[in-house]
Amino acid sequence: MENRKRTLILDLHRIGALKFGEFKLKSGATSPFYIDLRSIISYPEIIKNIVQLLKDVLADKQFDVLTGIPYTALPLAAQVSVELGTPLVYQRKEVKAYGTGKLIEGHFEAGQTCLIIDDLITTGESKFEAAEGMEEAGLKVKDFICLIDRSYNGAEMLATKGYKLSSIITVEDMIEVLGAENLLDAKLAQKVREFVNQPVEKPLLKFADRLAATEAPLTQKLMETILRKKSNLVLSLDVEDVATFFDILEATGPEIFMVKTHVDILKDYNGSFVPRLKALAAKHDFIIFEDRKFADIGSTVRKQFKSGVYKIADWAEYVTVHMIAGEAILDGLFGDLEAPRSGFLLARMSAKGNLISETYTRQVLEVGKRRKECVSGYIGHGANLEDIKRFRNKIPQDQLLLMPGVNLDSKGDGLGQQYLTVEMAVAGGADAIIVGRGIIASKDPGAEAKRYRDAGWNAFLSMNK
Ligand code: S5P
Repeated sequence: MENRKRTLILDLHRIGALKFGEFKLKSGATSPFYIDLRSIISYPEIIKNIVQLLKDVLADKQFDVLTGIPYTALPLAAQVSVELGTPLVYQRKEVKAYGTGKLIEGHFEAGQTCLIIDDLITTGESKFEAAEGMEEAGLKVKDFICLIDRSYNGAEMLATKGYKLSSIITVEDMIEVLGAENLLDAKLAQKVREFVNQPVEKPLLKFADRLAATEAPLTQKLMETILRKKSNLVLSLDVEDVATFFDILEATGPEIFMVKTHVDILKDYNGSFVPRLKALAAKHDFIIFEDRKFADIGSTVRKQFKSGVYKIADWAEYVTVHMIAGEAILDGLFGDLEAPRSGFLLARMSAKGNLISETYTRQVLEVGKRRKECVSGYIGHGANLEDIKRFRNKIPQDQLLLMPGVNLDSKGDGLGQQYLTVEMAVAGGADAIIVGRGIIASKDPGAEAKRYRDAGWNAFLSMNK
């Protein structure tokens, strides 16, 4: 190993930026080591060494501007920028997700390539968010340089979106150097190695095991219905008249475990709709899910849910919810109900050009994880299999991922809808597929529903072998 790296590792250990022992992480897990590089700015000699190491790695990279992810890596990037004579830009931390405020400070031109420096890589998630900010501003991102790679498969994760990771120090390097100096004993070194070599996220467990570990009654109910009905198909029944609605539902009822309605699409909705719907749901053993996409303040959504023409809370056990108005929407919707109800949060959408960002998705999942009693899962989508898997990995196993934008024969609808195949959705980790026009626009919705059900269930079975 190069002397510079050796020196850096020893220096970082000396100033307490690398620690070994037992540390409680944000996730609740206990880690045998802890890395915190925030204090390095107070050690100019260490910075000098790091900057030289960074320059060595940068030598063969092509980029027009560079940046460091605030806070720790920004002063490093600034120093590199000065030494190389390459302009620096940076992303404001406080307006990461949205807002009309300027996101990127500094001068650059659209189409230029930006190299991103960071201090650490653990899962890679924050790298995606940083890249997205740069890309939204018109920059291209190809390379990431991280000072320390403490990830299980960070490079592989970044590669799913075409980014290349170069890192300067690995955990194995640290073990080697500190071990040789008797600063880390063999037993602890082994613990560190084992900790790093286990995936951050557990692979998706078998559906039945996940059901056993699920506590929220309404989430259990969905999972039990999927298993009992041997179907992971949700029919999206977006039709405009009640007669057609029930014709299709009668024909497809045996194949689906849930029907998703947009009740406000119906032209001739009347008082007999709900009793008929409930009777059919009982006859064919499926669940009722209104895709209302609530999005307003708590007090308004409460009225929208319980009152008005449709009184949705009376008959739809599950509804969709946008989180744009913040967590209080969940209290508005589910805080004051006679019968238990549960929501699916829109974490990603299938529509082309939708405004949901990586940061927004993460924030939606953070709320949903805290509110499992009234959040059964998420609506999500993805660009490809790897992207869907990466997304699914962030979702707790006792919550469900429902995937719309699924079609066996079409790639889109000319109005922004983007379709994935059944296979890809389920192999990516979707627990259920939501299919609308693939079934309802066909001449024989019953037969078509069976086709989707079989495709969905076969994919489900191969995921649960
Ligand atoms: O991102 C989304 C979220 C939803 S809930 N994309 C979607 O398409 N949906 C809904 O799924 C949409 O409102 C529609 O009811 C259904 C898809 O219908 P299809 O005919 O395109 O299969």
